[in-house]
Amino acid sequence: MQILPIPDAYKTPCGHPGRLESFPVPGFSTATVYLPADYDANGAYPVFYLLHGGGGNEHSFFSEDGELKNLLDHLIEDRRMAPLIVVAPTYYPDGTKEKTPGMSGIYVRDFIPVLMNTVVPLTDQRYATIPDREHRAVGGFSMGGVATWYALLNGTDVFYWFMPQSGDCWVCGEKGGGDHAEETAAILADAVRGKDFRVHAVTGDQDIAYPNLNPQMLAMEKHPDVFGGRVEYSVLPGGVHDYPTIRIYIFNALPGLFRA
Ligand code: FER
Repeated sequence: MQILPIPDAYKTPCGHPGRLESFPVPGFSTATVYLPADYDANGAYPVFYLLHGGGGNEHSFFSEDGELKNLLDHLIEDRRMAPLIVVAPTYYPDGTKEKTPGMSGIYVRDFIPVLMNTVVPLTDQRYATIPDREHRAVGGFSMGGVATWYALLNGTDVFYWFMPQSGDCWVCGEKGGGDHAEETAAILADAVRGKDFRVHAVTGDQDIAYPNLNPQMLAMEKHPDVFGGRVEYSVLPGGVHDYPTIRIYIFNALPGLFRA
């Protein structure tokens, strides 16, 4: 996929905006929810579960940079993308003090069962979702990307679409996609062999996670029986490790989700 810049108009408020709200997740603060313009409680919407970077929280994607909501509003208004719900929970348990990468790696791993068994059912109860895996995507930035790979390992019954953004798979340890690329790819392949799913991994060649994610993606190409036609990998020349850059990936890749 060619990664195009976000039009300037998409960085400003939309005339026909959606809205943000939240709901409690027991033990994990609240999840931030984006509802599209004209959200209809009797409608049927796909859901994108979006996980913040290390040290962040459920507000990171929507408030620290502010512009994600404008971007979603414009994509939907211009019909580049069908209306969808975005749910942004946090993987840090209430009261978490230590948000180092090492601890975060454990938190994101342990959060995936909470996401699948608590956050997804709460979302399906509260909102007019299409409650099947073909209409659920999970993605995240940095540690949220690490989380997304854990979701792929364990969650293909719940999710079909996976969008790891500038984060590698840590099943072989911290930054294991770089240090243990072949082993990581083999574990992922064994976990999802015979299953149907789609991965769109994105990063930039100046991103601090690139040296960890890129070897993993190259190693995954050696398992075409499992990943062929199911995994797409896009690299933005000059792309760095921050939320504004991640918004570019969301602009480009999110409209391709929920399409056969
Ligand atoms: C990576 C995956 C995640 C990486 C960094 C992170 C440097 C996250 C770090 C953090 O949240 O502090 O491959 O490479």
